[in-house]
Amino acid sequence: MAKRAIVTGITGQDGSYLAELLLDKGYEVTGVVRRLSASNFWRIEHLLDRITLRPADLLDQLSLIRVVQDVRPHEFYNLAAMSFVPASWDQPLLTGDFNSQGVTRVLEAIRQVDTGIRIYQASSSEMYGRVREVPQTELTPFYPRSPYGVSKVFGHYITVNYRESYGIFAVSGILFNHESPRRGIEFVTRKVTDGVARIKLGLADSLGLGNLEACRDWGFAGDYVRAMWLMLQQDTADDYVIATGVSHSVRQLVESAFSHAGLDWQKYVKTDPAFLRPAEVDHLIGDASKARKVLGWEPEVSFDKLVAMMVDADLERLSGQTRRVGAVR
Ligand code: NAP
Ligand code: F7E
Repeated sequence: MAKRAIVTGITGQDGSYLAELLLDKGYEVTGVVRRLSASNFWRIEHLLDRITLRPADLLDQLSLIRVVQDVRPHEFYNLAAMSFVPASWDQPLLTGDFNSQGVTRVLEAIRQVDTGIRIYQASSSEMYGRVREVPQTELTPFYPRSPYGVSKVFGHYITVNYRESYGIFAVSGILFNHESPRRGIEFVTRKVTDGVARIKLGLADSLGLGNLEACRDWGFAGDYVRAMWLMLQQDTADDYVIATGVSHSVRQLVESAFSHAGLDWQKYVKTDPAFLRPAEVDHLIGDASKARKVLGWEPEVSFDKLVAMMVDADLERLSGQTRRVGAVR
């Protein structure tokens, strides 16, 4: 009998890669989508005839209970969230409702319907914020620096708490930044690769960015969803850091992306204070030794390959577009 999985956030970057992976493994995949006035299925268009979509919302407890009751999944991947850090200062309450209480609602739905369902919670390296230790491990204390980071700390600990209180197989993956051609265009990697492609094709003549000195441990999303699945296949539920162990600055990202397209970044990049944050996370670098040892997980795509893949994808997407359009803000 095929295993059944529910994926919240299936329309997002990670949801689309995870759905592909689960389908390849023979799962029946149900994706949770919230009602919008226009569809946003561009990342899962190619999967629509192989997955089932069900309406539910992290803000609506009954909708979550209903979908869990109807599908009776073996595994539940909670990827849905308000995931853009700057927006969390604009909407701190809504961010908490999605990313903190939303997790509680998902866990409650599982507790009420069937405590045998295994659940993955999408935790984040943003929980480390002003880092207490370098590199960061599962034991590094948290010090979040944004309402987003704070909301994810709650989501992390409520997951641990439901595991310890009710014996639910609930795991939390502390994932460092992971990117792909499907990354939302407002995140810095995609903003840069989209900007490079526009400049190369004559569609834009500059790119405005914020803090070029911030450093991140960037990996490929396709590698990271494999780790999510592995976490739910273990004998015991536990939490894992998923990272490459290599960190680069935004400046290095910019250099790599522009030089891949044969451009000198210094001619085009302008710093713009509008993109600075009220509190910054300066430097993240993860130690995924536990995941390597216990899960046998290894990242396969290097930073340079990732940047090249994203620049090439944006060049391909935009080539043929002749109208001059503004850079992404
Ligand atoms: P993403 O592309 O922004 O996707 C977020 C998804 O959540 C979208 O499908 C979105 O649906 C859905 N969603 C938002 N609010 C919802 C609600 N109230 N009810 C139902 N669905 C809702 O994010 P991602 O990069 O794939 O990340 C997936 C998860 O991993 C998120 O929880 C994120 O915080 C976490 N994370 C990401 C990274 C990273 O580097 N990518 C690292 C660590 C942790 P719509 O399409 O309708 O907006
Ligand atoms: O910023 C700097 C910015 O928005 C990375 C989310 O998936 O990963 C992501 O959060 C860095 C920051 O990602 C611009 O100040 C400079 O230091 O791509 P980002 P993020 O904030 O690290 C974590 C792990 C998550 O969990 C989140 O959901 O880049 N930066 N100039 C800029 N960032 C943006 N967005 N735009 C700029 O112009």
